[in-house]
Amino acid sequence: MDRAERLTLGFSLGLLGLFFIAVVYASAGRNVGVPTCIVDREPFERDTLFERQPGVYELQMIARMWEFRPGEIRLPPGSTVDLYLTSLDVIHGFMIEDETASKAHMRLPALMAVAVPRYTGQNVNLMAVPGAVTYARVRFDRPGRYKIVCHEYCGDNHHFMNATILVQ
Ligand SMILES: [Cu+2]
Repeated sequence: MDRAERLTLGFSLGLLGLFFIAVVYASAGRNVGVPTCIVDREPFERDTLFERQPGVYELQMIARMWEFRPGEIRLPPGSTVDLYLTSLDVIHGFMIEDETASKAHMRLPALMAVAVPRYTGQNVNLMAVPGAVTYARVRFDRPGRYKIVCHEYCGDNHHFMNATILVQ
């Protein structure tokens, strides 16, 4: 090993040691905590939907590989939903797709179908981030079957990750 290699190796190991000391100092000396998982705490302890006042619902939803909890939500038409979303593991996507509208567009000739936006009805597009909560208020006036899909690649079974909102 020549001098340049020894210097490089020594510098790299020194830097590693410095970073290690910095991490230990930050966690112990400065009391900097690593964020815990929000799903261990209220209200995400249980994935819940409850009626806060007549017609206004609160939904705590958890995204995880590869499902949304709760997987099926039933609401009466005219419901307003305050949606709080977090993730148990990695970053997931969350989009509400109106299946009724999608099917109507499929009946159009192919060229016209391209010109019509596929996701209509509910303009909800969120990210489920571990350690954070995202929020959206959604109103479901029209009865129908709304599909929630994950649009952020999150692993092997990402394409099976969905849930349903039934408004009836
Ligand atoms: Cu996904």
